[in-house]
Amino acid sequence: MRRLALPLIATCLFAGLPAIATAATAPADAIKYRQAVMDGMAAHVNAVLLLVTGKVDHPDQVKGHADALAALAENAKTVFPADSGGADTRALPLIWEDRTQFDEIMVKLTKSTGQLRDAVAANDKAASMAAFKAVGESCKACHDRYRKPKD
Ligand code: ASC
Repeated sequence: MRRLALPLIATCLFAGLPAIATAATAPADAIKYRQAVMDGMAAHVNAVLLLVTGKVDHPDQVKGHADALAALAENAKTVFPADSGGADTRALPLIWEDRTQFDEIMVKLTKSTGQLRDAVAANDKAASMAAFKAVGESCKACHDRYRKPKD
């Protein structure tokens, strides 16, 4: 009985943790998480670029990156909560002042990454290239307007 009880209590405690953590995300952690999501997207974009330009010969690996990009783009929509600006981030206040226009670019990002995922799955090279170009354009549109340039 005793042997079972402890692991059971531990499991229940840990199972409850994510809910507790989500309820009170510290702004600093929201920024860290956003940076993790964005770094993930950049890594997958760079990987796709190496693959579709033929610099790296693993054509079967494009799909994994395209799937990940589409999933991360959905997450990206959620990682700009209202209190996650400030001095410790390059995310500019204009994001929250101009949320409608910002969200329009986010929709372009999710649309283009979804098209890339589907075109790669269908093995449609032309559509994949067109979608990949659109992905890059949405990244750039957002960064040009809403990300502080590097010092
Ligand atoms: C990346 C990356 C960006 C975008 C952008 C696309 O890989 O880090 O910020 O793509 O360069 O225009």
